[in-house]
Amino acid sequence: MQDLQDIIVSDVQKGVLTITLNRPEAYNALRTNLLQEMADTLDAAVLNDDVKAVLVTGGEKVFAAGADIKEMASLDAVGVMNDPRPTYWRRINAFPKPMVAAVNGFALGGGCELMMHCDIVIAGDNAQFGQPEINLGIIPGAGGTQRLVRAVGKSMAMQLVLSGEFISAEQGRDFGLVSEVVIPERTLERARQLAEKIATKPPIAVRLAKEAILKSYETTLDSGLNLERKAFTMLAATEDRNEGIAAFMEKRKPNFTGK
Ligand code: CO8
Repeated sequence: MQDLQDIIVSDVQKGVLTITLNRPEAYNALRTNLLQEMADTLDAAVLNDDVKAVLVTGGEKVFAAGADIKEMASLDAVGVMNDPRPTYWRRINAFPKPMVAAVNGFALGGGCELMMHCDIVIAGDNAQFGQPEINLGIIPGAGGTQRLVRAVGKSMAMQLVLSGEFISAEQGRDFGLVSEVVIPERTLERARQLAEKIATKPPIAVRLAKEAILKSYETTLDSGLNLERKAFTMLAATEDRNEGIAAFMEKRKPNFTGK
């Protein structure tokens, strides 16, 4: 356990590092310090071979209500231009290992955007998603206009961003923003179960699969398929691929080493 101000970082358990957003007094609003602590934690996790997957949660009641509006209020245009937060978002975005989000309650604005930085989202049936920036005279600033349209399509992205309305967990699942909805008491447990399962898989294959899937957002089908083929070929050179196939043939559990 590390001593941080805005997030709680667990010891690695079963290959999973858990990050809990910890500003209950402000609905886990993502102030600059919180984003910096997250970016630093993820940077360290890239280099830690024990970390196979990361679980991100806001706790039982709320995921995050967005950027810290009180902090944002003091920034003029020059302040926004020199804002270090985009750098932290870029570092979070570049994290190459799988990230699973466990989302209960509000995931709004930057909170919804943080959720969309995660690779898999498990939501409690009390979750609500929204991009209410329009009510503040601004627009999403951490990828919402781009990632949302890729996740839920144009009409729903427009609806959320232009009206500021929230949608429910079930709607989020129907539109592909989350993959499973469970009762709120089970959100963390189910997300952890998934993260732990992924942590048992061959790490290089997991990493390349994540990279290939994310690439599909921003490339043509042809170059995406090309990347997939190269990654597939590269995996033939790994010990874990030989181990996986040998274990199947010998009807035993594979023992992956990350080599
Ligand atoms: N920032 C700061 N404080 C917040 C935030 C926030 N986003 N959300 C809630 N709080 C605080 C409230 O001020 C209040 O504090 P206090 O008790 O000291 O007054 C406390 O949390 C509880 O809030 P409420 O009393 O409002 O609780 P309700 O249950 O009535 O409502 C809501 C909960 C619906 C979550 C409501 O608080 C709300 O609408 N919050 C704001 C949501 C929002 O507009 N989010 C978007 C923010 S802008 C953004 O995210 C842009 C991201 C751009 C990133 C760019 C990076 C470069």
